Amino acid sequence: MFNGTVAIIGTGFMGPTHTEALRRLGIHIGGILDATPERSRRAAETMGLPKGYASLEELLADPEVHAVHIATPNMLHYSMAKAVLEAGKHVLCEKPLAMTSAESADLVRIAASSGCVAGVNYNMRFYPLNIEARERVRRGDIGDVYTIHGSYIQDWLLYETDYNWRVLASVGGNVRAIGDIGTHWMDLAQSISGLEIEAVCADLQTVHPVRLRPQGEVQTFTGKLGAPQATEPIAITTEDTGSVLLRFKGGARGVLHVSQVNAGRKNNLRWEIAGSKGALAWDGEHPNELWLGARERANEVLLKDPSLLSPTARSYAAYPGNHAEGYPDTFKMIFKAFYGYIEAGDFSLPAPFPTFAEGHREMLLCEAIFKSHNEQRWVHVE
Ligand code: NAI
Ligand code: SOE
Repeated sequence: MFNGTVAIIGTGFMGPTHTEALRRLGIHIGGILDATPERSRRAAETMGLPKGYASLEELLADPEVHAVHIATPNMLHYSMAKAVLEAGKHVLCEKPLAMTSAESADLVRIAASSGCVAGVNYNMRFYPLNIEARERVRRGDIGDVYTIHGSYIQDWLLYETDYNWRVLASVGGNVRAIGDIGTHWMDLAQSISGLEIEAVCADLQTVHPVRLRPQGEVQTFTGKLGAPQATEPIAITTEDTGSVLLRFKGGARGVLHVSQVNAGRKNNLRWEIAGSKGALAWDGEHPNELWLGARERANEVLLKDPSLLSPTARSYAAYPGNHAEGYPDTFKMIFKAFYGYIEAGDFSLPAPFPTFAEGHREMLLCEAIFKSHNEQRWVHVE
């Protein structure tokens, strides 16, 4: 595995998640940066890391650091990823890659000329059965793809009193449920099927045009846990739910539904792909089961078992038959792909992880969906 040193930016939900996954791979983490020197120092202490950096400049000037993980709110991704690449370090950026496609296009250009490796953390791809589905679709098991449908739904922003930086367009982006969770679904749909979305027709809904913002910071998913705080009303333009009709290149059709106000659904990503010979379906709440749909025999359920998987999926399954692998394992596996590629050293080979070019495509999709909703019509993805 990778012998270099990694630094992490962000100490909220994702910073510690990345740290844990890197440690499980035996990758050395040199230090961590948060919004203030004091927070960086405290995070380094709590997480047992060698350094809490005082600033991004200090982190980038550290000659020990070869790669940087960006786990900060979306509005910071562009400037941070650009600075990391310009400092000659590899970068693994959280999704969505940027706030606009102009920013993400710029990052694609900078990455291409940097000589460094640049990935976006669409980790859902790395559930072993999502990789298995990809292998089965690509080898023709379900025939020609006719339709892809599914959803990504959550309930953590159900009440007007639920608040997080994601609800602000200026921090998270113009589309929220689509950008935050819909892009995971679209990345999966496209990577499993091998088909690009070429046109969209969207209907977005802001259930709470005003939310009550606590007068203090709220970290991701912690709103339900904290004590009640004083609040102030704040106008919201980003969507809580959205439905999007999809046209894929080659003729397949699809539908995506997203919601962050669907009571009882905590973090539920589902997809189904139907073709001329069969169908496949997966439910993120049961990630170790892949449904195999057939017309002329009984349907089957494949339980994750490395001995029953294709070689590629097997290489991303670390535990034996139905010893469950879950969300934290996807981080370990995407980092394994990312650092394995860096270690192998031939960057002209196709990358086995989501690249900045794919992150850019997700930004184009977000913008096409936003435009489609605003203009109430089908929009071609550029
Ligand atoms: P969070 O709000 O829990 O954490 C963000 C962290 O960034 C905080 O520690 C904050 O202090 C820090 N930060 C803010 N400004 C900073 C600055 N100028 N310099 C350094 N640090 C700064 O947010 P969360 O949930 O961890 O999300 C971070 C990113 O990860 C987002 O882009 C989000 O979309 C993505 N994400 C991806 C997930 C996945 O499954 N791939 C899951 C959750 C989030
Ligand atoms: C919040 O909606 C969130 O943490 C997203 O930001 C992640 O990308 C998703 O994996 C889980 O939910």
